[in-house]
Amino acid sequence: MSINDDLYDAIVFGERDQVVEIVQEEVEAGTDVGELLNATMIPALREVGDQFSRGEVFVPEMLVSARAMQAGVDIIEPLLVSAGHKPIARVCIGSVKGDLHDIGKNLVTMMLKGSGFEVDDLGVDCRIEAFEEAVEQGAKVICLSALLSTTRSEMKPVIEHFRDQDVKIVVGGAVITQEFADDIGADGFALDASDAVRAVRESLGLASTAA
Ligand code: B1M
Repeated sequence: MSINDDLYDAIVFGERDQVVEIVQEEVEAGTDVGELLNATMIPALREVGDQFSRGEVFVPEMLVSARAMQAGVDIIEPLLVSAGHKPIARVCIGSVKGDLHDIGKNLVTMMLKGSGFEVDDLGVDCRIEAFEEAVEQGAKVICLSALLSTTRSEMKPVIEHFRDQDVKIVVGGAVITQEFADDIGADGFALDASDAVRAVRESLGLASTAA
């Protein structure tokens, strides 16, 4: 699918109302919203990150872009998430302690819901106690998200805390690699939101895709 340039620019410049308008138009036109997300929306936010790295924009600009992006994601969420079937399993997800990034985590949540999981979204800056409570309530997999080099070190304490319990831990986020996941003893690693479905299924001993 080609990039929607207007939507791309609206996210880069944090034009929330314009993002809402364009995404609504695309939905009404029957556009594949998964493609819209992957070809236009995620690359636009990545561009903002690159501009931040180059010192061309600062945290406030990143924040308005993130809010504009989330407004678009909120519109497409119901279309990506199917409902009305018995859940495969209950899982919980959270951005690790100290990490306030949540857009990637929200996309993973969306994909897992859309693939038949019941998802307990614990939000950002999650302490071990939050995961503990979710596990007590039946979560069979804990998904951890980290976007910062400084917060990925919060994953290992969670893994160690649950080492002797009947719960799997799958990790992901821009700073996480398969090698890092192996080093900290995670049960799985996912590169992106669709890959998270595969990783969570495999951690539970299920085939990587539904039959
Ligand atoms: Co932040 N930030 N940020 N930021 N931010 C990054 C991550 C950064 C790479 C920007 C840069 O320098 N180029 C950089 C981190 C560098 C590093 O540590 N290596 C950075 C920094 C430095 C910071 C601050 C420290 C800035 C400051 O204050 N000086 C600060 C930290 C705040 C904190 O968390 N304590 C900060 C703040 C913010 C905002 C609040 C302004 C805002 C977040 C708003 C929000 O999330 N509600 C923000 C944003 C928007 C970004 C960028 C631009 C975009 C992140 C994003 O949403 N990407 C980001 C640059 C970038 O990523 N290129 C950046 C889109 C999203 C769809 O991708 O989150 O990677 P991502 O998720 C993917 C995969 O990673 C994976 O699937 C998702 C979907 O495909 N995935 C999982 C994610 N979680 C998973 C969990 C799983 C599985 C897969 O579980 C199984």
